Amino acid sequence: MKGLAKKSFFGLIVGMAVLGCGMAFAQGMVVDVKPGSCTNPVNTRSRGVLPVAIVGLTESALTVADIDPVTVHIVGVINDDGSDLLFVNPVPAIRSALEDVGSPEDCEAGPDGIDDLILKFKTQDLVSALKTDAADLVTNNNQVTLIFEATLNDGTEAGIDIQIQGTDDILLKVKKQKK
Ligand SMILES: [Ca+2]
Ligand SMILES: [Ca+2]
Repeated sequence: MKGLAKKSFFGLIVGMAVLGCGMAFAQGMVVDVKPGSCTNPVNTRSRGVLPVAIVGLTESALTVADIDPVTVHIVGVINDDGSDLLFVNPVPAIRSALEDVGSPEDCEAGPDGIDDLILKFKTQDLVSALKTDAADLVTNNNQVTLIFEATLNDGTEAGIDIQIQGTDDILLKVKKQKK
């Protein structure tokens, strides 16, 4: 009960801090898939990686250095009809780095002098997660919202298990199938 109350209180503080900046977000994290692009097209045949930035903020209780990079996962997707699909196996990032690539104000603005947490996800890991028994979301020009979740690495908070979330949209581009 105590833990739950603390968690909600923390979420409220982070939420208020981020809302104060007038930005779109789910709960705490400003996520920018493909920094520099606003439409975020994803070629579903790509064997490469999908770059994702958790954008650093000045006016927030949460800094990107507080996020434990190995805990960042794509945990699910919001369909265009508004229904949620949570992945049975959340998709982990394969690499991470602190680097300034984006700005919370504008998806095309580029670096703003504040470090962002850059994560690389294998495109094929994400595509596999989007094709489940329940639904195949991998269709051309389908726009879906990815849900990202992370845990903080602040040692004093360990055990409370605060979950930090953020979302961003991607536009699926299915190339011609061979055969
Ligand atoms: Ca983007
Ligand atoms: Ca930045």
